[in-house]
Order: sequence, then C-alpha cells, then structure tokens
Amino acid sequence: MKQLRETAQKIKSMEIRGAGRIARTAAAELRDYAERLKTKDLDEFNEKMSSAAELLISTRPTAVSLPNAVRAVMRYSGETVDEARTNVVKLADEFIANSENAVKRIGEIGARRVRDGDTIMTHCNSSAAISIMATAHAQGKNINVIATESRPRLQGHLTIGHLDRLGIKTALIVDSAVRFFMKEVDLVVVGADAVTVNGSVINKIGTAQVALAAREARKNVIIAAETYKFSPKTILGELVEIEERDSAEVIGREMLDKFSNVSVKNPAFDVTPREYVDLICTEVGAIPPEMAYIIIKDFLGWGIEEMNSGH
Ligand code: RI2
Repeated sequence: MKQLRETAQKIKSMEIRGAGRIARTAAAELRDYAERLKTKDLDEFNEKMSSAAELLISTRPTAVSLPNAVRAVMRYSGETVDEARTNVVKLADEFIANSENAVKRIGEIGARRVRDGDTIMTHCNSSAAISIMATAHAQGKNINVIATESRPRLQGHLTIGHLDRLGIKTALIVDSAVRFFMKEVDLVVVGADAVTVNGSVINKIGTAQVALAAREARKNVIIAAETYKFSPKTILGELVEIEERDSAEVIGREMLDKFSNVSVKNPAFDVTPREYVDLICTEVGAIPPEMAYIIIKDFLGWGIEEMNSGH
C-alpha cells in the first residue's frame, strides 16, 4: 500500500510525468501491487485491485492514457488469486511493451513528414514528438528545433536537454515568442494528453496558441499520439476534464499574499480544435483528425457497454 501511495503521489506531483510515462507507471504499479497482495481470497484481491486502480486514475484527470492503461490491466480474469495475478502481470507487461513500441513506431511514421533542412517547433516535453525528431535526425536529416519553455513547469528544459544529447540543434524560446518565430518554422510537432472522438487534441497549455499561429502562417501541425491517448468516453458526449493546478506553480505564495484582489488561474492543458490539426501520427498510421473515431472503435477495442460501466 505504501509503494502504491508513493507512486500515486509521484504522478500527482509530476515527479513522474508525460502522458505515456504516467500510463506505463500506473500499469507497472498495478502489476507490482498485485504481486505484493498476499490474500488467497479472490473477492478481496479484486476489491483491492479496484481501489488501487481508482487511486491511480484519480491522480491526474486529463491524460486519458492513464485510465486507458489502468483499464487495459483491469481487464484481467482468473478463477483463483494466482490466476488473476498472473493475468494482471501479463496484461501490464503487454501494455508497457506495446506503449514503448508505439512511441518508436510513431517516430518512424512521423519522420516521413520531416524533410532535410526543416525547422520544427515543439511545445512542452513529449516523448512521442521527440521520437519523430530523433528518428528524422538518425536518418541523417538535418533538422533544427525551436522549443518553447512551456511555463509554468518549464518542461521545455527537459526537451532541450533530450535534443541536445541527441545532437539536434535547438533554440529555446519563451512561450510568448511563438508567433514571432513561426515564419522560420516548417512544421509543428507536439504530443497529446488526449484526443477526442471529433479529433480535437488536448495537450499542454499553450498548444492551441501554437496551432493558431501555425494555421495563420500556413504551417502544418502534426500531433504525435499513441492510440491509448484517444478518449473512448468522448463517444458518449463527455468532455475531457482540464486539470487546474496549484497557483504556486505560477507565482510564489509570498508574492501572491501581498495582493488582496488577485487570484491565479493555472489550467495545465488546452484544447486544439481539429481544424488546426493536419495529421495525428499514431503507431497504427498517420491519420487525419476526422478519423479519431476509427481509432477508438477499432484499435482501442472498447464496446459502448464497457464505456458506460466505469472509467
Ligand atoms: P508524451 C505532457 O503532460 C505534455 O502535455 C505532453 O505534450 C504530453 O504529456 C504527452 O507526452 P504533463 O505530464 O506521452 O507534462 O508524448 O502535464 O511523453
């Protein structure tokens, strides 16, 4: 229980972050938790697994990769605790392996859209988006990247570190300089925390502004998103909840306390309408946003009944 709580806390505090990574971490935690459960009683095992699943899902509300990963593991079955546990381990390991392969495959598919000499703008820190840039670079294409800081958590610093280690020339800019530099950009490549049934993309706050500036300058916007980033619940008309994070991420408490009439708003994500998205690169192919429904239906494999019952 202690380790489960610690993992949940690390995801909540963003010590472990990134939509794909929190999904893999949650799957691994459910596997390890099942292995630690000593009970021989199947009902008790199932109850404890369900509580663990709920705790992990509650840590961050927006990235749909998290409930999708948990759901993939919680499809386990078994007549005995041992059978159930073995199945949990299998499903978790499968999810993690598929997720890692998906990021690699997205790199291969997305790199086809990158030309030698391109300047790519990216926002925040997405392993799927970086996979595209890394693959293009490894293919010998000479690319330059413009990376935003991504206030308030400055995930852009992670991105420049990663690209630097790969030997990719990168310019770091403040978020408000996106439009200023858009004329130098050939392609925008960003990740996703969720993709809705109508092809809208939920990603780090500021992504919608980047896409808007790209549209104005007639530059293509490519989203790098594994199939488990697509949100089945949106088929039922549900909206993706936008996480609102602590004001202390934006301004220190001491500073804020000096004011009487000031509040801070800190949404972690925004919605980019599908009209601003040219292509979504998934591990099963590069699709126009209009095809999001097909991904949810055919590749996530969720039945409507299953969607109605739970997360
Ligand atoms: P990968 C991140 O969320 C960013 O919004 C990033 O674009 C997205 O997850 C996808 O990341 P946060 O955890 O799964 O920083 O592609 O809030 O790594």
